[in-house]
Amino acid sequence: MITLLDYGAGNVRSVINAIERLGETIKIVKSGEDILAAEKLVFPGVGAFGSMMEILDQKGFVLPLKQYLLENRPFLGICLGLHALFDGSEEAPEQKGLGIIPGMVKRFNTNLSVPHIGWNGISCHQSSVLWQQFEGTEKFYFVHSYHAVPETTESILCTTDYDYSFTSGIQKGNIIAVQFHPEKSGRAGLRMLNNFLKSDSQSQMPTHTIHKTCLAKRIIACLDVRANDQGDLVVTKGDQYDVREKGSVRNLGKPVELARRYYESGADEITFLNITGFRDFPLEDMPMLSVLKQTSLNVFVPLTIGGGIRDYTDANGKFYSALDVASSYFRSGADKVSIGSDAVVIVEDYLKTGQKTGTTAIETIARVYGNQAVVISIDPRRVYVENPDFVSHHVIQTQFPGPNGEQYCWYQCTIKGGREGRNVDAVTLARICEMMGAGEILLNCIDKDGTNSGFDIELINAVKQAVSIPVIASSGAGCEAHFLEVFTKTQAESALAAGIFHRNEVPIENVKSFLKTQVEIRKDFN
Ligand code: 1PR
Repeated sequence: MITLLDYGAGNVRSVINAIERLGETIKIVKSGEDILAAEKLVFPGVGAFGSMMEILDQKGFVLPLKQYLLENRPFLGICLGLHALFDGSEEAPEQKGLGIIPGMVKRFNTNLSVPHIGWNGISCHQSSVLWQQFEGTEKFYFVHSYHAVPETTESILCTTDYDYSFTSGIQKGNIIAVQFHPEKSGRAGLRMLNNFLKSDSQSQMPTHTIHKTCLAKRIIACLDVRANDQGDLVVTKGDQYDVREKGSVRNLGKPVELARRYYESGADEITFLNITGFRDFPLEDMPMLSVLKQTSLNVFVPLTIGGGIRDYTDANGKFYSALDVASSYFRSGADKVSIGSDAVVIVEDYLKTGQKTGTTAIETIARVYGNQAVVISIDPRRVYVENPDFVSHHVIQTQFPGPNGEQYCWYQCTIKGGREGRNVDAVTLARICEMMGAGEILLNCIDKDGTNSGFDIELINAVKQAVSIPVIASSGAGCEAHFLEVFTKTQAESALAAGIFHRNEVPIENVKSFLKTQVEIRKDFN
């Protein structure tokens, strides 16, 4: 029996699913006594350091947890579960950590995108039960803006490079904690968890030692989901956002089955977009929650969900905040939520007043679940202009002139799945959303969507240069070479595609084998 410390923030469902998949039963901590009675304790910290320590304190878990750790009993901390072991964190300087490992948690000090999101490797410094049957070349899924800085090196289990080398795992006696998410790291992650859970695991070093690790570019499969005219929830796909063919909604398969297929073929992440979320309230649209729950039983890579994340008042006058909606998604297995239409409205309001309110969906969700959990999905469309001085938007000079030979364009944000254009450009939107606390940009392009003509490199460069958070390039992938193009001509951290995967025109395996000698990617997904 494994005891799981769930303090109520974020997605612990995937940790539960992963442990259960490995044949163990789980007891969730309800009281301090449960901690002290544990045989093996797993602490998957999610969210923000300040709120985590506050909740642990309120629930009376701090003292029993310290006692458990000081008695050197089997412990596996994940992500914030590692940070908690230190004296404190720059993320919430007023909150004390558990003080088991001397040192502090600090924000990444780099010009690279922060959060550090994606699959990166580890250099091992100590032998451990975790490394049984490991080559040492495996990659694991990271998502964090802060990393531990131990005062001395003896507890460092492994390090990872992201601009510089940082501590990605610690081990002190039976206390082990890792910065990455084994429960989201595919088969390698499950193997690592299993090594911790089994009682007969042998401490060893992996076969190879990597001296410098490298963050992989991510390949993301996107599933646009909606009910068709018969009321079945289907994966659909539009051409420039028009999902109907001869009047009917295109049906490209079942969401849970397709997600599983993509996981097995090496997708580094899976995104579900509830494309009618702007008109249907997601908490009434329970099938989406159940799609997530079922998917997370079998898919051990990160899941993002978008569509309808905003404040909502139902027919009975009951108010649900965007945070309530997001919380339901996180509890159902999502790791990140993506905000589309509401982000445009938030930015329009901000541009009117120049003031942050602290109450927007972006700010409230980021405060509780961390910036890395908030993705902004932008649905822009090109607007050509003759002269950049004619508009007040971020204008670029384009190599693809407009219908009347225009040399300039800007990218107009839309809401409601492209149905309504607004007076905000994509570059400004991305910049303001980052300032409000968003952790990643999902950059679609209506002109390119479903065209198989390649990503909009000019758009991606314009947005990427304006923000320091990761950008997911989306829309237009038609062949393997388009992925190489986007990774070599832009700084995008990941590339997303839909149509070519759904129609099996270019399977994910082909994209990966095409890229593997030219771009750093995650290869060992089987
Ligand atoms: O506005 O917060 O409710 O969120 C709604 C979400 O649904 C947004 O993220 C929006 O992008 C998405 N959405 C709304 N309508 C559509 C539609 O297609 N009619 N889909 C839609 C957006 C775009 C991509 C697509 C890529 C890759 N889909 O994510 O998967 O363009 O496609 P490709 O590889 O086939 O070219 P809210």
